[in-house]
Amino acid sequence: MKKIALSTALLACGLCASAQVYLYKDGQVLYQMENGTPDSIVFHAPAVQEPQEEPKTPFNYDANMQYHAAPDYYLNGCQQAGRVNTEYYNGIRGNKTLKVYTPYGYDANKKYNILYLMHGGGENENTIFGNDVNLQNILDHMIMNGELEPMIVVTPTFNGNGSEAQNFWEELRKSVIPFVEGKYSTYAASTSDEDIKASRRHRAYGGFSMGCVSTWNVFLYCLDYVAYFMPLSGDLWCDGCNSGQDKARTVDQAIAKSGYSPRDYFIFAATGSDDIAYPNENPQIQAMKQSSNFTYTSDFSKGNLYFLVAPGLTHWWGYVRHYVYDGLPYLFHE
Ligand code: FER
Repeated sequence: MKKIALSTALLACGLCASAQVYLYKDGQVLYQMENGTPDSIVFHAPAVQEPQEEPKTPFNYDANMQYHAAPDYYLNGCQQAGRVNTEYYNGIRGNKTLKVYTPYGYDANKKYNILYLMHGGGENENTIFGNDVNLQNILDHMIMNGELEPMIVVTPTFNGNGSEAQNFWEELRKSVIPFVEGKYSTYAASTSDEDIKASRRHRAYGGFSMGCVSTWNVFLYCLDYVAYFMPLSGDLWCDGCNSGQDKARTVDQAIAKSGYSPRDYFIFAATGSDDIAYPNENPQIQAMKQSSNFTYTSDFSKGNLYFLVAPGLTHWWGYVRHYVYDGLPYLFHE
């Protein structure tokens, strides 16, 4: 009897009882041994280079996604509830508070995708996981039903201490990301600049209204840290930005400066057709569609820009949370 020890699961042994011994890999004969083999053979397969990350799971994108609301019961509490933690940090704009949603069964030994999601004007870090929005319930149900991989969602604030929507990007990169990802388990191996950059495809930033203004600015100044963006009901505010073309040109200039290619950044934008921000956001998106930096589709395996417009809906988190429901499953696959 021949004993064969294999050092990789990729190999399969052929009929070992006969005098001929075959090793197969991917259906091909990798190794064949003739008669006269000794009774005990130990094969050592060549060392296989471990990929840095597990292969991306294939995702079944709809290339022309339409708005659909979450089921009503997703707005209620879930039997597999994650946690919403309150965290205090001392960043470049002083002592502030943020909220961190960790999914049900959060395990510090696993790695999680992470979304930073910003509130609108007159709101704060408690809004999104507070009674008016209760986004944690939607996340819980999506995760429990297998529609969303367990992930972390952070709700910081641009309020206070010289912070504002347009300059929050600086606090995000210097204070918020290092603080949060030093404490919670994400794909960032450490909070060094290098490791945050290396994990950018597992990081998203989004926001509503003034939070959307912050999102476009994060796109301009943090492309090296963030690969996925979810601008919700708002446009880019920047010096000299009046028309949609002005805003698209500013976005193009930031991309050129970053050196990233169109396969390196993905924008899932959304609003309602009756949202007060629609007349601002739509011309910007239409101008961006004309740029060679973007390919318009909700199939992010083929393109990198989409604009979901919910018929008849207005400027309200009660609607906007459903755009998050629609868009989140499309992130983090590329
Ligand atoms: C917009 C971007 C931001 C917009 C409104 C806002 C009306 C926010 C306004 C506010 O919070 O006061 O495109 O369109």
